[in-house]
Amino acid sequence: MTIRSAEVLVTSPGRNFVTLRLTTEEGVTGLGDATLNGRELAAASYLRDHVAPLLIGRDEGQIEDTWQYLYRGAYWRRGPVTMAAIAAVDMALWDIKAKTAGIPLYQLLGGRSRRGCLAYGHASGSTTDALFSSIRNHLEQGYGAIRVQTGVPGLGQVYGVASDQQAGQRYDYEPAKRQALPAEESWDTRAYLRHVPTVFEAVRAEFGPELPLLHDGHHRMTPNEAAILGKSLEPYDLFWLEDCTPGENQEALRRVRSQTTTPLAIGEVFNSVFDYQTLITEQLIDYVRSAVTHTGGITALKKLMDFAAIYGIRSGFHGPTDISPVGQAAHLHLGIALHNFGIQEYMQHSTDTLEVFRTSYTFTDGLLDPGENPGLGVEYDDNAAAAFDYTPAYLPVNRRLDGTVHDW
Ligand code: CS2
Ligand code: MG
Repeated sequence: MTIRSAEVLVTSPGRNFVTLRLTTEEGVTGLGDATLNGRELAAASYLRDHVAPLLIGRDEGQIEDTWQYLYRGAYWRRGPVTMAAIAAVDMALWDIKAKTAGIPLYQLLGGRSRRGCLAYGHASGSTTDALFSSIRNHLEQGYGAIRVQTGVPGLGQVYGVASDQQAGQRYDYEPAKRQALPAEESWDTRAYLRHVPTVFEAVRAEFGPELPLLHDGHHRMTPNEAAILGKSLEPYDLFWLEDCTPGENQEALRRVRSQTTTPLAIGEVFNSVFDYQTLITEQLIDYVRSAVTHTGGITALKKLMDFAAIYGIRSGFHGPTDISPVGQAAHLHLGIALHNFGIQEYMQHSTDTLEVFRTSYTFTDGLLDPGENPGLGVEYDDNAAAAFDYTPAYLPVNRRLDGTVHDW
């Protein structure tokens, strides 16, 4: 059996998505997610211009060989564009293999290891009151773990925090705004470090000690600043502190790790197992934040998690709404099967997105389940997709109060 066609599908039901659809000579289709938020067309071109022509006529069953062929064969390894493209091919091939076998993908990955995947949602608000109502709203939806982000006094709009106008509505926290230039936000780390512990103190006082709470630092701190924050959050027993330092420097986390017992998670901007080598072997982190979409697919993420398992490190796959429902389904098939599953980020896609991507995964009593449909369990609706043209959109840029560009 061989691959007959490789189509790159770009659609924008509320936000942009890049999807690869492979079809075999027998007519079996497989889907893969290659969405790279704010840089979508680069991944689409890599796939369309450089990868799709290599796939026609290949044996769709040879997943590992195809992965190595695309990774080693390109000579130019790693990087978000390359790895998102390889990821899409890999997901689509696993989808086809499981559909051909007539079983849900998780069965090929070792079968169920648990009843469901614990999910965390994003609560936020520019004030404590708005934050509390957002937390209550998530608890009513059944979430059993909550990420907490708030505004910082003296700063305006902060990335990942719903504005006052958005309070109470469904909010895509990474708006990747549809405009010609990125939005600019302002930042003050000292004000942030003073404010965040007071927020967690208030949340614990209101919601009690049991609720697992998470926080995302968005790579904005130096190692010493991150150590200060980690220490100051210890009384509030976080599930994790995410992305406290910039992703490029693995050694930075030695300083943080030696200073605080707050659990650490990192990796949503990483592309390969090599980005984790020091972090995993020195046990500098507790959770792997990679997305299947940005790490080269199911094949690569499974290997990464098996490596992490040796060191007692668990998964916390990146699942914001810029990971398409195809990528999210892949996370759930992996998550239900892995022994070292930790938690799954789950923000919920918009109604428009779910018209294009018809999913079969479920969210019940705080647990996600990949469902029993063969393959990944996601169908792509071409008619629905045709109503949503690609629209350029950018993630924001962050500047310190003196105008210097800062990480966000
Ligand atoms: C975030 C993401 O979900 C998270 O933890 O850090 O929202 C991230 O900013 C976006 O996915 C960027 O595309
Ligand atoms: Mg994050």
